[in-house]
Amino acid sequence: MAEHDPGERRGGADTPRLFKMFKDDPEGADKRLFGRVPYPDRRGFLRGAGLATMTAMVGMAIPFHRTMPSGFIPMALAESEGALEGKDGLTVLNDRPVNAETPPHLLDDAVTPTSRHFIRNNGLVPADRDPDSWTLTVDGLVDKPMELSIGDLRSNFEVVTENLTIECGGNGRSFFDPPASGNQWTLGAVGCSQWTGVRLADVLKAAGVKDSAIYTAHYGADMHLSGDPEKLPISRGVPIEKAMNPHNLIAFEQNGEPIHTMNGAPLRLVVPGWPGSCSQKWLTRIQLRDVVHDGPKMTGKSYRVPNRPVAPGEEVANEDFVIIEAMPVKSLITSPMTGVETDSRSMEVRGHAWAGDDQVAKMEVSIDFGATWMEAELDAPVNPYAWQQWRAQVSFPQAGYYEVWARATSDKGVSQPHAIAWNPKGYLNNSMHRVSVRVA
Ligand SMILES: Nc1nc2c(c(=O)[nH]1)N[C@H]1C(S)=C(S)[C@@H](COP(=O)(O)O)O[C@H]1N2
Ligand SMILES: [Mo]
Repeated sequence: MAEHDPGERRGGADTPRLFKMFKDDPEGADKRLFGRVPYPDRRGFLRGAGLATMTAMVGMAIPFHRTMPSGFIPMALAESEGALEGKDGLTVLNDRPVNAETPPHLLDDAVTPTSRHFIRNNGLVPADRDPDSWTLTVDGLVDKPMELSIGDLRSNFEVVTENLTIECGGNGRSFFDPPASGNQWTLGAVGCSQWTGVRLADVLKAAGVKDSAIYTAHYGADMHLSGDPEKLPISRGVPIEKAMNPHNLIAFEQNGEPIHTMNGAPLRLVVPGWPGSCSQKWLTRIQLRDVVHDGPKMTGKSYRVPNRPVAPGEEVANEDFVIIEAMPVKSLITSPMTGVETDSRSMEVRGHAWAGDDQVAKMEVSIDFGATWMEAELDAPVNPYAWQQWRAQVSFPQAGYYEVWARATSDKGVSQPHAIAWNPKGYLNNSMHRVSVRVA
């Protein structure tokens, strides 16, 4: 099999470990990656459930499956090819784990099409995503621990559909100076798809939340990059007060269809208004705890910011970091696309605005580098936590180079800043979006 071994060729730092895992324990590796029952036949070729899972993962039939060995990592997986199947125009920042954002001009729709919803993975997508056998466990500090199928969720609870904004806490990180390590998101780690599911609060109420419960812990089926089944890529939670917000969904549909694989199929949480990391994908378990959850990416400096303004580059001790809760007020210009050249003196500028747990109350644009602002027309959200559409007709007085700036203000009177509030991990960049326009 040596000539098939592409391990040297490509991939992130962890790819060699994945290959090592297959070399050391091919059957165990199969089991971990391709689900619970791999079924190799006596000669070691893949068949049955293992083959079905692998076929699903590569997205099409494997004509030579009879000679495809078990304990063998398909190139498609090693290269994360096919990961962006059903996605359109996304910019890939990283392929292992898959991280891809959407250029702002492709986010022009009020409802983000599934093909344009960004992807932020911390681990490896679970192979076994069968909606019929999927179960969600609700346990911890509840009166009645429950194990629910997706069918149970649909039939025992009210099914609701809402447009909900999900933004990664690190969106905008690439603009930090000095730079912050992590995915170098520019503007497009945000989207507002239409999600269908049941209210998290209804499910928790049915389980009976004990008085001692103060925090949720969310678990998903994705695998740690190392392939170590004992490790979790990410497990975050929210205070019980946020968990009970009626707009959090345990979702099984995205834009009226099954959720995209990369966006958490077949079941995910959507906890809008807070960092995207609260919205566990491939959701398998919600546990209620009497302590602030301490799963991977809950502790240390993950999804935390200093408890005070700090100077760019300043060292901050771990104990001075606080967990990020609501995301800040922000907006995006989705048209025109930056760099546009036009010979028209008049142009519609438009986009979306959102404000964490709040609503956007005012939207303004400037074409003179912020010297003067004009108010844009701003729509109400179709439901709480949906981003809001805005538009303004701007007139350029003469030919030349312009920048269009956009600034949202929340109903709490908080506006987007000109400059980034620097923090060590590069979170919460809500500085104003600027696009360049050349008028001929
Ligand atoms: N199980 C699981 N859930 C997860 C993640 C993950 O890596 N694994 N990433 C989180 C982060 S950091 C973000 S920003 C959102 C992104 O959701 P999306 O990929 O559907 O856009 O999912 C969150 N849920
Ligand atoms: Mo994120």
